[in-house]
Amino acid sequence: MNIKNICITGAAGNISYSLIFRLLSKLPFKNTDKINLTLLDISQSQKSLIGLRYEIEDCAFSTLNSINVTDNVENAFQESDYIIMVGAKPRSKGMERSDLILDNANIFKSQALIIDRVCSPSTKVIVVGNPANTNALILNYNTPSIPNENITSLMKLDQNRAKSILAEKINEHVEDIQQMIIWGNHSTTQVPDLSNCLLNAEQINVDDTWIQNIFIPKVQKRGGEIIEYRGLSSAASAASAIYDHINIIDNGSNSWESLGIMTSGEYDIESGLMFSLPLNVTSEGYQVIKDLKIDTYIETLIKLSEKELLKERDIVKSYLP
Ligand code: NAX
Repeated sequence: MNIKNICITGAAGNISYSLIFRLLSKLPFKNTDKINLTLLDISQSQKSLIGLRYEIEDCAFSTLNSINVTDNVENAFQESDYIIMVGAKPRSKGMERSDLILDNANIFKSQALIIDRVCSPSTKVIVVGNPANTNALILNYNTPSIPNENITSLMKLDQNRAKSILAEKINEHVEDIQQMIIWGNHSTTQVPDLSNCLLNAEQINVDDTWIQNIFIPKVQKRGGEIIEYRGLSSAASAASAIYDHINIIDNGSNSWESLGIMTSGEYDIESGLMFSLPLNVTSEGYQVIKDLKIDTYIETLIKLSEKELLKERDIVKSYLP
């Protein structure tokens, strides 16, 4: 029997409440019969985690081998095959974005040092907690024993949103749309780019006015729109995107994917940023899709997202050895 060890941080939060049940209903990991699930959250959330554990047990999932709830980071991370880092401090009223970035930098640096100490180099880490790309950058710099390729940040929610908005516009099915790209940061500067999109292998043509005035801003601001209507940030759709992200890196994908990865000069983007790029992903790893033609409008937007990430990197520079 094949069993994987999966740790989820921020397990008492909203996204995890959807994610855990989705994962256990149908495991996205290849050749895996069951998982040992470790749920990590801060001390104040332990009571709620026990309630969550009872609910999970009450589902009698055949995919669950064992479950452990804890606030001990070291025990949680040890022997993990995957660590899904959802746990992060939310922005409180009146808080500056730079303070939010620094609070989370503290969390991610301390957890990175533990990952580096107790995890094997094959551990895969997916960063969800915001600012996801900069948290992933801190993690990457502080885990020299884990290969860069094993640390990715979640951009799949943005890609799913972009596909879905395009599918509605052209009145087609999402699964028939291929090669949607998201460039940059998981923020309102992200760049959804449909210039290479195919519908059943044929180029899609939509007018530039719709792309520039409706499509791009709608995808960029979708997270805020959800908060406005629900009064809460995206949770089930984020969980679904995490599921897709795991599926892609564990099994590979037939389509182009966009994940936040460490840059090394591709498309003239500064090296050493966690940036969403178009990728071919197999179960062995990923490769950046090269030599795509980028029009000047998209290129200008990519530069803005790069600028934002450079600014975030500057704010956390004391956390990057
Ligand atoms: P919640 O506030 O419901 O849950 C966060 C959980 O993290 C809480 O239970 C909290 O106690 C825990 N936590 C805080 N510090 C911790 C630490 N040091 N160790 C372990 N756990 C810790 O937020 P939720 O709605 O679940 O969102 C989680 C994160 O995902 C947020 O940062 C959110 O902004 C981010 N998102 C990222 C997305 C992406 O595409 N990358 C999309 C969805 C979401 O906005």
